[in-house]
Amino acid sequence: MTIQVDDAGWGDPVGGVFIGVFRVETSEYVVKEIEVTHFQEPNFDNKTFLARGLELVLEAFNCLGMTLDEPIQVCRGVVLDGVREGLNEKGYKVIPTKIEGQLQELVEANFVESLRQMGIPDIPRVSGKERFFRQLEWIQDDLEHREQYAKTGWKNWPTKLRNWRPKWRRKHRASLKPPIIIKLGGSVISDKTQRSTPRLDTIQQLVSEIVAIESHPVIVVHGGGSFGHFLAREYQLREGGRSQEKKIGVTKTASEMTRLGHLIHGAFLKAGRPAVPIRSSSIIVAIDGRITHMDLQALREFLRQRFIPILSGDVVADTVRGFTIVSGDQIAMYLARLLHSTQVVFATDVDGLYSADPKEHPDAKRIDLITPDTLDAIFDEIAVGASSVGADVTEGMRGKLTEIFKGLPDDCEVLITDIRQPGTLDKIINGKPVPATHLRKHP
Ligand code: IP8
Repeated sequence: MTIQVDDAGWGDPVGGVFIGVFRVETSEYVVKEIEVTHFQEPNFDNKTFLARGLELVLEAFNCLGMTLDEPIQVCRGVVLDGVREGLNEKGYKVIPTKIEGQLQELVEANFVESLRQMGIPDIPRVSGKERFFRQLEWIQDDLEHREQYAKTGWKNWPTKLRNWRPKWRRKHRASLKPPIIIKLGGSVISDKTQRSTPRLDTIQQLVSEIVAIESHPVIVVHGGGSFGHFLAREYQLREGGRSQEKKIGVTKTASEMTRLGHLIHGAFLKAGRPAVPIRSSSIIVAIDGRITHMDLQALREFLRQRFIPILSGDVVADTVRGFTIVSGDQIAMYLARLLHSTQVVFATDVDGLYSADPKEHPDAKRIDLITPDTLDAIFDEIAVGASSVGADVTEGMRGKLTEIFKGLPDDCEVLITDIRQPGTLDKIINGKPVPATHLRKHP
């Protein structure tokens, strides 16, 4: 039988290099990774990747039960120099070849998936300029923490790549204006005390305020309200699980969230503004309750064409728990970071957070500004009227504030307020003062 060996990732600035070993006749396949540290100094200069590559290929041969008489087609790439040489010395029949077809696709797909797992958004499957710059920009966006994942041993890394953003690329990036993200709280759009009870008039009112925004792209994320939280709590979906019963709970919740989403989408249709539902469970993967992957390719395209994408808190796949509930808050902040938004508006049924329930205590004071330094003191103080009523598996207002600060980018401001009053949203977007609680990283 014939064995093929191919690599992927040699020309990519992020991650190690993957080596795939494939038995053509049976499609048996083993993939290994030469770790990124072999492409950093001093290893890269010492070409330690050559010996490591050979070691990994021999491990793969072991898995496949290789014999010396099987011919081995090895890709001609530099990274496999050590593999070809080492195998020859050990008496294997090595044939340097250009590998195409199934193996090339497999190993390339595994490499790209590893980049996705790291959190690089919208990474194209095929290698080329776009894939290269997506990686570079991802590193540059948080150089301090992410440079450890780069092939920093490349000669041009310190001199050029680590800070390189060519002119055409700056233009390309600038072409999508950062969107305003509007999170519609579940307690505004539904009656949280009654199962699956929408507030249709309020939804329409909110939507008519949103569609009036012409100056910026807008993304809407809505909460689960009484469509999501009753079921999520009943089946304890946030904790995940594997049982059939729980999976039925997932199915019911997904179905109810679709129903709520349909009502909101319908309100946009009625208002005559192009809007498109984007199912969170189709684009998000979580690890142990936290979003680690969000595929934004379709959303970006729709945004460019001035559609309003509508997402929601949802039940999503989780690689540890099986599935979990991610809140609309987590989604909104994750989007804000990926899309460089400078404003996120949390629409609730009160114009901010108060020191006591303003409906019962007319003397309650609104908290105008919260920063990470004042957060703990605020936790002791807040009460938020109707927003805190009802069954909420994503932890109500305390969870909301924690979530916002976890994901808050440096130059982004979050407002918690009531946008039902005509013109409020317009004022916010134009930087005019409105009664609200502001959340910022810095005072
Ligand atoms: O209302 C939770 O989203 P949230 C979504 O934003 C579900 O916390 C399905 C309960």
